[in-house]
Amino acid sequence: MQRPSALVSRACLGRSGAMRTILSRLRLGFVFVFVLAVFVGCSRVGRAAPEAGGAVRMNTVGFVPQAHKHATVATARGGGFVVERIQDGAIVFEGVLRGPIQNVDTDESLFVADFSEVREPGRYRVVVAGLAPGDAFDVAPDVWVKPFRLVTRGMYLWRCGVALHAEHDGSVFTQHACHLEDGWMDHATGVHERRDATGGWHDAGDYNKYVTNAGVTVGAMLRAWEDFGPRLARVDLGIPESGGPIPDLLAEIKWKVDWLLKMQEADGRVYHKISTTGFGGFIPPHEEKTPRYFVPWGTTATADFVAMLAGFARVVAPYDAAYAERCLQAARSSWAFLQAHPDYHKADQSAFSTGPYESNDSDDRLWAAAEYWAATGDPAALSEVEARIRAIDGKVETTFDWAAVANLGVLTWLFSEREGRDPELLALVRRNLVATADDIVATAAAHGYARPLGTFYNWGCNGSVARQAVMLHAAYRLSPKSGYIAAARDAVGHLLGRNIHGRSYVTGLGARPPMHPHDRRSGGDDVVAPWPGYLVGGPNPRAIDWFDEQPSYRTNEIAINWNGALIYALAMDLPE
Ligand code: 9MR
Ligand code: 9MR
Ligand code: ZN
Repeated sequence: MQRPSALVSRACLGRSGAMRTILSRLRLGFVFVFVLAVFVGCSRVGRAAPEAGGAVRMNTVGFVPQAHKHATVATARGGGFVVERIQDGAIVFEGVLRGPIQNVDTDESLFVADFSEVREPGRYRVVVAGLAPGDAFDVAPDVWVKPFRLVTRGMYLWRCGVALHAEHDGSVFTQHACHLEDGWMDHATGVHERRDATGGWHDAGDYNKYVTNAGVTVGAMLRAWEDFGPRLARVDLGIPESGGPIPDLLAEIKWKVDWLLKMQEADGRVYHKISTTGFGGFIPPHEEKTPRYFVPWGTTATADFVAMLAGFARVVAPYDAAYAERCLQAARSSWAFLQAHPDYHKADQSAFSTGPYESNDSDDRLWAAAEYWAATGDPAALSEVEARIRAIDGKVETTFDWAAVANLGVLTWLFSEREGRDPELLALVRRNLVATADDIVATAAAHGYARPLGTFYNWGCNGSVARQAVMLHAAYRLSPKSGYIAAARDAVGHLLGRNIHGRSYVTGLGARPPMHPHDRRSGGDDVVAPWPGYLVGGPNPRAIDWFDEQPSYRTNEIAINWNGALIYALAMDLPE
């Protein structure tokens, strides 16, 4: 992948970054005028670049007919807008911009165009006099089928150990079988010997494979299956397993589970990751020949393993009873190991500088207990999950990630059909979940781009935003308020262009998608387009800090946990 304009934009980024620092100290005076002049020069270059978005910022893919439809318009004054049908230029809707909203995190005055009444299937655009027209978008009942397929196939295209081939928008992507020596036991047992750990998915823009990040990823995908299974089962992912006895989404998860089984030791402990000692270069995966090692075990990985294996056993049982039994046996052995090792045991990663993905195991143990109970009915697991839910006061967080997976356990426990739960605790968690969803709705409503995570821009925040759809849907099951679904749709809209950049954050999807993700495959091949179907991490630490530049691993990397969350968010509006 080449980056012809990289030098120009990097010079500008550097200058505008310096400008921000100076501005925070000196608001007036000559220095201000001088720096502003430099900045204006740079932003002109930016505006001329083909990637720059216009003032009409919205979900650039589209809407199902029944969804609310909003665009954010960055303009100083309000006024009217119209929705124009692309095919014949007909004006199908006229409205008045609502606002202004003073948006805090981007420091902009914003207006909102509401064209929810446009329900007739078709292709349209929003036009505001005096501004460049918005991007074309579709209104269609099946508008999410292709995006869902693309993003879920992203997991398939992350498979390690096999040759892959994909075509998208005229570009052809290929991978040769990679990492066939995974992995070496030196750091796990002190013995220089190989043990099979081939397969699984690469983690992200790097090629390592981490059990704890698989946790939140598989967790979100399993929730998608539990919440929307029949709709998902109808989508053919075009993977080698398609048409077989196991529905495609579960077959893709199974690919990862097959690998997870290799990460388990005979006594039930689970190795933390398979990794090179340091991050490798931007080369195709089959060219990476530096040794990859089993990284010592930890209780966080072991607990996530129990949760994933027990959860998968439960959902795959109707399609492959023998495999379900195998998963359950594996979960049983690691569950017993955890019981015998009740204290948090950190993986010893001292020989490795790759992603640590290490965090306290209490939330992981909560999730493990919930899934183990849901799969087996084990009363000790029920006591444990309830004790752990009490220990966090029945709290339900507005989102979650690899370091904090309690929400996943709480939801499995809450929606299980098994009997025996503490009714008071159930009532508390139900109240908390609804209150959490109300908070999310209020946060989105106060934000100029309807971002349900508000003004918080953690590393990988795009994944955190997508994961809020999980919480909103869970609340909707308890209390069917349309605002919950609307906020979940706003999460998707934000990721697909309703943001300050006016760009989609998913490669190969929507308008002006990322072209230079921090992805070793995309950087290591000669295809101009990046591998398609990947959500980049997103702005960090501020709303304006997203850089479509390969070196920007804090904002422009791709990762399985972000795609897993987006799979959930895109599944919710698939045709019934
Ligand atoms: O490329 C690495 C990326 O995949 C990781 O997410 C990131 C954070 O752990 O680190 C990147 O590697 C960088 C390293 O941490 C510091 N030197 C520059 C590397 C970027 O190429
Ligand atoms: O997503 C991870 C983020 O929450 C952490 O703050 C960050 C630093 O440890 O690492 C991120 O995960 C990266 C991992 O360490 C290595 N593979 C790429 C991941 C995405 O950037
Ligand atoms: Zn590989």
